[in-house]
Amino acid sequence: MESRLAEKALEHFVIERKRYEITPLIQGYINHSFKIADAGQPKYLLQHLNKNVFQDIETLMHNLQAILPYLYHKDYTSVDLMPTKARTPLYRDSEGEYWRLMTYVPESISYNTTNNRAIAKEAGRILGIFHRLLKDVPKAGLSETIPGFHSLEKRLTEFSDARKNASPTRIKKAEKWILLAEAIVKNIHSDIPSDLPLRICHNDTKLNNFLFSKETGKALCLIDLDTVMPGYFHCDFGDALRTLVNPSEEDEKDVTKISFNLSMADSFLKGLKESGLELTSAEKLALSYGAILMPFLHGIRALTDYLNNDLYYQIQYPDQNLDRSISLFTVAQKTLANKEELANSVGRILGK
Ligand code: GN1
Ligand code: MG
Repeated sequence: MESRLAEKALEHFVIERKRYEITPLIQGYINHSFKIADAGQPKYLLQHLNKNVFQDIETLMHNLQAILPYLYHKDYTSVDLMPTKARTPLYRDSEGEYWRLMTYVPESISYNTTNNRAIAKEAGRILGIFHRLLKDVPKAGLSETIPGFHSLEKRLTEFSDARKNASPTRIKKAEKWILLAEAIVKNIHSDIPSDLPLRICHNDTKLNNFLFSKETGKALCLIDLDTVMPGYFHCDFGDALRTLVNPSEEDEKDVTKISFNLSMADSFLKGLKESGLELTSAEKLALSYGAILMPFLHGIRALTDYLNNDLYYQIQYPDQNLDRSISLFTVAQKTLANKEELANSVGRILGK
């Protein structure tokens, strides 16, 4: 059904008319995405935007268009936004739904998980380059598209509201993880420096949003730019790190498979160093906090959504949100237990 709508939407964009193969992608919890291929070669990514999550699509597109020109650089592979025949960046269908078409990076690959240190290092390097390039974007031109996206306070309030309204069955099933969340939150607050600079951040830097060259293994770029907005570097750092130090999937049920691998963190930091990105001392101090905060934030968001009967994320099976929260809390806990080692690595590799 959706593929049919995708096919119709595709007709409204300025691209060569061909018989494209349209394949829905299951990755991603928010938008519906389709790979558009020509004779087996992926050419474009067509996306049906989630209006429930992205309530201010105009600002989202404004942010995206503001940053894309800055990402043209010899060390970075840019993606292009394809215009519609009406010369707009989005196509709005008769149901009021929004569609967007972007170029597909040829010969690229992404990974959900890894235990390869070269991948971790490359991820750090390209994240650093992304931030270096975006440093020149006038910050005043970009606004928050999802207010408080990485705010712990906001996520805890949403969690507490969800607990009040949840069904007794779901509360019972989630009981152990609610207690775990409460235990972690007590330890999460550390002395976060107050003078952190606001940067333009990606805000969804999990490993599968990094593209690598199939041929050379080099990191090429970051994709999924819908959450690009002002934020703090430690969030981009922590969100990527959570997917590098732990070799299992985000919804891994068997928590014994979840680990904190410090050598992966070291490699990621070495890549960041190599990128030449300059961080302030306050930003460096906040990195280990970000590494604990981000898995916890995603865990609490997943648990909240579970208690809300799965309203936000597009789940693949009934208890996926609960499984995600369990796994993400475990990553947060393991990172907490390694906080000092991580802070030492930051100091040794990035300097003070
Ligand atoms: C969502 O749809 P996707 O996978 O790009 C979410 C991220 C979470 C992620 C779970 C706008 O992103 O914050 O990290 O799920 N994006 C939004 O890994 O809520
Ligand atoms: Mg995303």
